[in-house]
Amino acid sequence: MSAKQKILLLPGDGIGPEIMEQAVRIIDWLKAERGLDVELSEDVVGGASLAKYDVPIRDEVIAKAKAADAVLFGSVGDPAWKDVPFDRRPEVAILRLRKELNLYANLRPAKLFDPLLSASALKPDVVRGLDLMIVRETVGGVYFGEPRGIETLPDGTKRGVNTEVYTTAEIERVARVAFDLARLRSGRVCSVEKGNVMESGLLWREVVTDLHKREYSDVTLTHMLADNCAMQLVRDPRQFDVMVTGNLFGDLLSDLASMLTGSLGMLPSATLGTPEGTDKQAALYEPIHGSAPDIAGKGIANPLAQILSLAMMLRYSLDRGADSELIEQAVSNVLASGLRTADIAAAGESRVSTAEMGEAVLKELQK
Ligand code: GGG
Repeated sequence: MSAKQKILLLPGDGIGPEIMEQAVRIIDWLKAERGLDVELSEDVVGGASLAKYDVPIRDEVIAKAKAADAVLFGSVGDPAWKDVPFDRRPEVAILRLRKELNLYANLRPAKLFDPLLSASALKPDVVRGLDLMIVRETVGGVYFGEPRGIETLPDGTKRGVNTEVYTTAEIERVARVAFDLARLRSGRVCSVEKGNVMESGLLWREVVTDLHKREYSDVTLTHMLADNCAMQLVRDPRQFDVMVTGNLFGDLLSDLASMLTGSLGMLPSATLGTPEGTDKQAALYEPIHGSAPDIAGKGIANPLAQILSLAMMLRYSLDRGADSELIEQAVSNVLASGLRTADIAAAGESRVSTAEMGEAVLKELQK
């Protein structure tokens, strides 16, 4: 008998626990009705961990994440910890998880569900059918480069420093993920950097171009500067299919893309990699949004990005593509039936709670 697959749940802060609860209801249903054979465990990260253990994430949790087949993550961030040194911020939890599990490729699909056409920030004719995939590098770049820190100069003024660093190997491995994905999609990759003003951007373009020539000449490769890309995403987003970019630009451009699909509350993600010294694939799944402390505890957050992250987990880590499609179809049907949480509701349209949206997806699955 094969061993149960291990899933580590890390709900985190703010709306994280509320939306995670809805994803867990679906996991329970898949276990009861579809033969999903997984063992769940749960732990605290972010502000919740700082409050209990005085650190954003414990070594023990990192070890559990490494041992798991997949991690389902909620969100981190808590205003109670905003005036503390960087290494005590809740967000360190997700950065450390990505780094220690070497999760270097963050897949952020931005897909517009047809029923949300009128919720998009763009006009229907520009955005109908939008389905793009941003591949964001997540263990390098300006989020991790050295030197970094805040120093006090002899005259008493302070200086904050971050450094954008990318090596050939770091660029090549994430570009490879983008090219491989493109082969399964439209065959097009747009690589995004800012090589007109940044050395790391120049190297990025050179490495992606070389890899393309050597191994992926069947894929159509274009290059775009990040500022132009932000503008083009708003002007004509359907010109893109797979996009590959660094840590910071990927973070910004995917938030921008989320508004083309109706809401930040709609976008899931998968972050994949291989921990150093192993050949095992590690994976973490999370909504692209943060902990939304302004609405935490009100029961109004949109759980769909978390539920769609579960769908990605089923596809990429658990080899359950059919269950993944069932969930995506259930979400689509629920949206088609007119149910809206506050973030995707038009003015005057009635709104359902987090739990009601979760319940509706579950009912749809049960049909
Ligand atoms: N679910 C994503 C999340 O919790 N985001 C909080 C955050 O600040 N993340 C930093 C990042 O994505 O780079």
